[in-house]
Amino acid sequence: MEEKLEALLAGRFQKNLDNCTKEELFEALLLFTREAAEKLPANTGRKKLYYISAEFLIGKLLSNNLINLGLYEEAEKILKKHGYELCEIEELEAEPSLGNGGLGRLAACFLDSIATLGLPGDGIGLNYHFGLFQQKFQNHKQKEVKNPWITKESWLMKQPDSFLVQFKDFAAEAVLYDIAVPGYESGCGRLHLFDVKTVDERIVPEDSIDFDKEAIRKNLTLFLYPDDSDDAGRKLRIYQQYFMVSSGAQLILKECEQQGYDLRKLHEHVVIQINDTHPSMVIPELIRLLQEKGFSMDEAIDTVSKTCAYTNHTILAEALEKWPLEYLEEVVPQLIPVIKELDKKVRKKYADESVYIIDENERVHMAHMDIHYGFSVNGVAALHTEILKKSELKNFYDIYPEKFNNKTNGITFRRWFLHCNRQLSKYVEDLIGNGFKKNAEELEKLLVYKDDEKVLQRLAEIKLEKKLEFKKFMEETQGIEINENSIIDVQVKRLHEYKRQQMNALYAIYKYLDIKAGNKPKRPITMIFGAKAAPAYVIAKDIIHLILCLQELIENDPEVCPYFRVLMIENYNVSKAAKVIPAADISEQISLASKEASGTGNMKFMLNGALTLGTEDGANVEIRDLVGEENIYIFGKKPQEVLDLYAESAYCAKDIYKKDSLIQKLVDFITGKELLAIGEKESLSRLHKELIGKDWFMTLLDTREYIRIKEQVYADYENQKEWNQKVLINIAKAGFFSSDRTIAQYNEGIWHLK
Ligand code: CR6
Repeated sequence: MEEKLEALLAGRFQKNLDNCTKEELFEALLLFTREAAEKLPANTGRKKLYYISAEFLIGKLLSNNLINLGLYEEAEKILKKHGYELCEIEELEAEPSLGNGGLGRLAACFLDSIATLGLPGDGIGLNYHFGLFQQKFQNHKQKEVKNPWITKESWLMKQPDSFLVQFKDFAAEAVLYDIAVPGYESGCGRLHLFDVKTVDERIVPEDSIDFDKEAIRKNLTLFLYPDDSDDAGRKLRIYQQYFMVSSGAQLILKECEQQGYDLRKLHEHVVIQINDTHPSMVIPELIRLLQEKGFSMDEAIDTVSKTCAYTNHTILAEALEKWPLEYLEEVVPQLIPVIKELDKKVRKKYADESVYIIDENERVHMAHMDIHYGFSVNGVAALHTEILKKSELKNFYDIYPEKFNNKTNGITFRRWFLHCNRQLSKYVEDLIGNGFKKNAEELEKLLVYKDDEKVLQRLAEIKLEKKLEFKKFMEETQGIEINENSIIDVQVKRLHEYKRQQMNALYAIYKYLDIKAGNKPKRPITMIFGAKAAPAYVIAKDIIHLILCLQELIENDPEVCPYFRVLMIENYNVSKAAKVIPAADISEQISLASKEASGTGNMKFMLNGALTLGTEDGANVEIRDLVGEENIYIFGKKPQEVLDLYAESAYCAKDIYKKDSLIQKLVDFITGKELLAIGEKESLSRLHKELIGKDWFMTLLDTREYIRIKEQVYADYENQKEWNQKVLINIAKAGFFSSDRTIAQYNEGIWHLK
């Protein structure tokens, strides 16, 4: 490796390992690693999976790929010899933020596991030139800035393939870039990213994400789907989606034909996993393409129905896509006859209007199309799948009970353990050997050390080391000095009312007032938030404003600041997640029960030795079942209670506010003089009004219990022996949440790849 790096540096820059710049070294490492991955044998078989997704939140790849290729240690050694740290060099990589949050990150973890398990499977997505916006804080508010990630040398490898995608009023040429996905000590898969041949990045000004929506039509892959709050934005999303599925479908058929397979047996050679409804148009598009190849409509429908499987990731109504037929007509008129035929067949068979594809308002329900014309429907955690079957999709479950199944989400342990926590994973290896790297459930072997004081002590030391690393990072990036001896209590995830960052903020107000009243906590507490809000999501941005105002208030209050702080990480993304999660003591998973389909952050925290403080929601339920009630903190109303409250429209925030003087005090603090002196009245009042007048995600319902249990968690932390025992049990039981297990189950139950 050393020789190759030297050759690359000499060839490109006329430099060597002792006189190159860090940037040059990074580029040499990238080229070396990219080539090593590209050379790996592709996983092959008679049947291949295509995981189609509008998002692949892959994050930085250098270290991850070095680990999977088994080259990390060697690279580290060579760099050290020449005076560099690999962890410093990896900082130079631009982060590909080709996703919004959990759904996109899940797709990236899945690709890693598919390659690792040796399964023939590729991802299909879009090559956005600007990933999810960069977040900057300005006047205690979120400002969005464009986020380019494609540098001269990147992981993208241009492919010869190109396809024509026809829209009503123009055609776009789709060119293909691949990113090699090396499995961990295994073969290789590919992420295929389609791009519009000519993209003009200049239409987006510096330091902004504003652009002319007409111009972007010709520049479809410029952005990860932008705001969908107005018509132009929504239509743009249809353009992007069709561009993705049409070029994807053409690629799939081409690969099949190249292999000499009979397209009439497509389902024996291909399985397409539709990741949420963004790629759902692949169903009518494939039907259309097969008709062009001589299939009758019925034959094409039959073949496609045996090939496509759908994953549902949410029960939030606003996230279930329903496109006005009129929009589709304006963008992709060629799909209309197919969609109408699909709907007609449904209407012929079923009287129940709720399962129609086209509703009475002429809107096309993408999920309905997936369920009728796919062979599998899965939820992403046990509770979520039960809710789909019993309420959200009950009418479909009654028709097709055999299609419904659960695949609880998972995370790749390469990134979220081996890489982000080398200290802990090395120590675990010392204790139980390296079998857990290939079979994560072997982590259970740790349980024999449950009463070993030395082991528990070492776990605490490693946590402190990770806190110190995080402290250094926050000093360097935001100039904030964290107290490494404080309890670190973390809520990092996208900002959404259902995730209830606002409830955590109400706790912060409670604690602030309590300290002002003279009750100092036994040990300092650091509350950390990290979250991006969708640019058009006003209340979410108000919540960020509230948190940043609280941060300012407390940082400037010498009575409170030594004991309690609220800090917000700027531009929370995958690489920042990898830094904060290993430093956390407490993992906040406090969504309104029933609303978080699964969550995957919860799994990352558990694996890195943080205890969950959460509601009975998503995968929290499965974490509890694995670790036992005594090793997790669960609170709040139960999923069924919440569903009933919605069904009966029985929740009234104002009643709680009026009856409970503590809640009233906390909510009113939002518009009290302290915060108004820092923040903006309009934003804080709007949030205040929302919490009392609407509170759609029932914050006030659980606030009291939340405060009580959080106090309990902090008190329990003082019994360090018991705390560390709980930590050990959480790590030991985290093996179930390896995405290798999830993917093995997808394969067993849905894909049947050899
Ligand atoms: N927002 C769910 O809300 C789940 C991921 C991945 C989400 C989250 O609970 O863990 O998908 N849903 O399954 C959607 O994006 C629609 C998410 O990331």
